[in-house]
Amino acid sequence: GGVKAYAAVDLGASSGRVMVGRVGPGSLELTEAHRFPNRPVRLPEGLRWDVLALYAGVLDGLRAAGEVDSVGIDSWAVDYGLLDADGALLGNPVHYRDPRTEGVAEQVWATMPAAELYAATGIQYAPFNTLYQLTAAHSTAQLAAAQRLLLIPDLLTYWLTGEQGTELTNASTTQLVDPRTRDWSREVADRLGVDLDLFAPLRLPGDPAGGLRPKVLEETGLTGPVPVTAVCSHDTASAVAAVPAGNERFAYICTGTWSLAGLELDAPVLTEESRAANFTNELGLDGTVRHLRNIMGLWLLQECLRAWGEPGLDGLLREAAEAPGLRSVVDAGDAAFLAPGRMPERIAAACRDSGQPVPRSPAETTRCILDSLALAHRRAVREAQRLADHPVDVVHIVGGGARNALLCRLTADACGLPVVAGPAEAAALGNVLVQARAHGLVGDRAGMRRLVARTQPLTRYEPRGDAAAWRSAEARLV
Ligand code: ADP
Ligand code: LRH
Repeated sequence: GGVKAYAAVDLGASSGRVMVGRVGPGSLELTEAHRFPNRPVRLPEGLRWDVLALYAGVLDGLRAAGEVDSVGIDSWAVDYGLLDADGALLGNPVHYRDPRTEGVAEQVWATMPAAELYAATGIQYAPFNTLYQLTAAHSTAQLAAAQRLLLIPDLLTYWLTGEQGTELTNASTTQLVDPRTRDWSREVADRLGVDLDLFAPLRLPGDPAGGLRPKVLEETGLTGPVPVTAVCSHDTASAVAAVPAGNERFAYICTGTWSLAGLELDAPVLTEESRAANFTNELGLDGTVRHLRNIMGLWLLQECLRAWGEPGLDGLLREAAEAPGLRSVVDAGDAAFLAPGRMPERIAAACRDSGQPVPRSPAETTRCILDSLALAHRRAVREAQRLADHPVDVVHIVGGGARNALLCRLTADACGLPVVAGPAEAAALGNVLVQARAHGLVGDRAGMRRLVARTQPLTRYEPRGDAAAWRSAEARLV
């Protein structure tokens, strides 16, 4: 008795899923109702998200989920759809890997220097921040026709409910929010000519976000009313909310398409040193800040697999585990790896250019990628502790990469710290838990984390071996 069911829609850059979380007193169970690929499409005008296919996947997922007490949506950050005056979508949302933002940041910084922008927003430089995307779109017919901008999870929420809002954790990734006031930065918007009226009013995780429209109920076969609840709509914010940490002395690495590695803090770190180290300050649940660095993540491997014709991952990882370690490493933080295409060649070139052996097989390339990710994890975890003056005893790995035992083991070795791996579906769990909390079922953030730790399978990796080997690999990159 007293068990409630919550549907978590979690859209990652590589796949979307609709998960059902069943939450009762002291219990939490997550099952997958539906998973679907997220395949971007290259049009003559550029790289676009197939947002209609994603919406269809969400509807299929809700049908498969069956009766639930509420629905929440999270997705990757920064991207958005534009609506015309009738509320209809204007074109397909642009993919953050589209090259339209090349060279745009320099234009922006001519008006508002990077240091001032960081002091005002705490957001690291990434070419795809919404602010730079909007600058790139500045004189387009589409933006001229737009009356409203909805971030991806807010767009899907709008289609499900008919109601518009801008969820705060994801809004912070636009680089238009002040992390101290947790409200729009009028200063940044005014200086850079962004019309804040494009955005719907802010809402917070836990706020009601409407109910499924009658037509949506009809299409999904659900019996209404089904409320939609705002969650941490930025997938990384949801994932960190579900990190099963027992106290504050932890670092996290959210490993999926990206690796997001850093700390949960009470306040942003807006120092020049933090900016120079390219650490961001994104908003999280309950006034928390994620002080983290973006690392290219398993994207490097996904793109290699695509180039190799999708061989099985399990076999490749087994071979990579046998391959010699730390033979060659690349800088997994380098934006040179952002664009799609020819990834094995680009990794080979990076090894050659830094005077290291070029990997000769898919297994060796895979080992190079995982060594490089572990090394980037080490650097981020160490630098975050120093920049924020916040020591840690343990590294939590969540997201799809928590299923990659080799990556978890290498990360423990590289960081010289124990790694606790899991849950792999942390974003969906964080999504579920914020809904459950909004409906009075779970306690505070610490209570949510205890519930995850008690109910979800976790794997612990103790650091082994050779700190000197990781130090010398690090020296090869600087
Ligand atoms: P995103 O949310 O960015 O789409 P995910 O968190 O779903 O990404 O993680 C996807 C990645 O997780 C895959 O690219 C793959 O590298 C890794 N992964 C998923 N399942 C496994 C598995 N069984 N073994 C090893 N790695 C896995
Ligand atoms: C991970 C993520 C990450 C952002 C990137 C665009 O899915 O949301 O936090 O930096 O996508």
